[in-house]
Amino acid sequence: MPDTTATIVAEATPPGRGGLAVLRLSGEKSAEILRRIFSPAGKAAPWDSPRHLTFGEFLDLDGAAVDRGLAVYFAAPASFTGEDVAECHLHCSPAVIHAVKQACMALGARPALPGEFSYRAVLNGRMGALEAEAANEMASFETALQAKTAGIAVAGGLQARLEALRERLLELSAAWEARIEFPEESYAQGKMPAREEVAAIAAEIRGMLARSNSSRPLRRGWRIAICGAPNVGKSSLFNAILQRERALVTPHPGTTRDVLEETVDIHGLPVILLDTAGIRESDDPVERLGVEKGIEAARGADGVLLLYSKASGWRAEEKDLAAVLGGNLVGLVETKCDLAAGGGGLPPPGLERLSVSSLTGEGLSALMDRIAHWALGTLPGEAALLLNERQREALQRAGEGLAEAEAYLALGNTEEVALAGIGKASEAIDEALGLKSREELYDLIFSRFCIGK
Ligand SMILES: Nc1nc2c(ncn2[C@@H]2O[C@H](COP(=O)(O)OP(=O)(O)OP(=O)(O)O)[C@@H](O)[C@H]2O)c(=O)[nH]1
Ligand SMILES: [Mg+2]
Repeated sequence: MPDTTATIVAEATPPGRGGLAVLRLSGEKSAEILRRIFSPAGKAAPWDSPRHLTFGEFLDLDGAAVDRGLAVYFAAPASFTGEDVAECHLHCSPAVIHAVKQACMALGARPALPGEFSYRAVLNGRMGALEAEAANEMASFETALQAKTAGIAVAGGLQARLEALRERLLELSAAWEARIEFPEESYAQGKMPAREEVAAIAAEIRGMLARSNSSRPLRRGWRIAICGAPNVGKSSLFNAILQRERALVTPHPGTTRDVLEETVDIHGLPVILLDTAGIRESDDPVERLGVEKGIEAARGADGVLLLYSKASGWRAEEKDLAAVLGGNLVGLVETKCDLAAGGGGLPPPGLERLSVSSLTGEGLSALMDRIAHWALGTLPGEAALLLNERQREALQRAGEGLAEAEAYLALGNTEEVALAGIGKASEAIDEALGLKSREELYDLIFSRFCIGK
């Protein structure tokens, strides 16, 4: 556990090129350090007027000006961490950042550990652990819907649900403990142990886990495999959706061998497109391997786009492929719709198809609509629920505890025995909520954050 008395310093902005870099200090010495490294240009000083940006010069250890910029000071407890905080808005030059940070350290600050600012904010009651966690995860989300869903988590939806579960478990164990303490009273009334309540809480947890499971594509993206016979235009469509020449395209059937994977934002949804080898019988061992990999990728994907070309029509190959891959079809796509219809027939009437041309772009926007519609349709009917690995694992353990309690009660055991399962469930919910001791909390959540967060 990091010591929480030290004043800490770190860049709050990511490394790399940019206009500005923000160096943040938190802790008792923040004001004192700022006084030494910042010389205001006018009469007003940031430490005298908290929450106001002040222009001035940043100084190195020798008192020499290394940059001109803005400084702001927040007095405890009205700051992000709840402690005294100072922020230096510097120009984004590694040399400048280094000089000012070195000066801060020479004056008594130490480099912040990953997530340490957020950790302090939680310890000081400025935000809940789940809120901090959701805000951290938001940084890795790239599409609008992901950010919106993380925003819902930040707003406290998950926290409230977990707190309600915690409350119910507490009530249950309090009632049981009372009955154990005063058995005559309760059994005299002929009351049965609250098996129904245990089952109801367990069902609620199972529901949350299931909802989180079907919301998972929101976090990691929907995997959609582009499949079809050789030469139907899979790689061309892959490139057209990505809007760049990512995959090799040639007139020769059997061009693509490996599975290519790229993420794309479709109407605010994260989609991972997989370009696969054209599926056919082949004597070439390399092509055969490619075909196997392609089929494997399609089976592991959330959905499949099955392509056939207008020029060659719907043939026996396509019929076979539909039988193998049709289970989770996102759509049937007739490619090369700019060409005249060749031989072959039409797909069976039950299968809705979209016509596209990667060459002219015709039908691509309808295909995007179709993909987005399909993806949203896979989400749970209620609002999506984004549990991270840590929360999911804790909820699973809570479910196990309840299952143990249920099993004991079903065997006719007393509540005393079943209480152990309830205790296990409560502990797991506390963990999901981040209600742990200071040292455990840091290891559990904040050590995974980035530095400066
Ligand atoms: N006219 C026309 N030609 C296309 C279209 N899409 C692809 N082609 C052509 O069809 C040929 C095969 O295209 P690819 O995208 O490589 O097909 P593929 O399905 O990836 O082929 P394999 O990787 O060999 O299975 C190329 O010559 C493309 O230029 C289209 O929309 N219209
Ligand atoms: Mg290809």
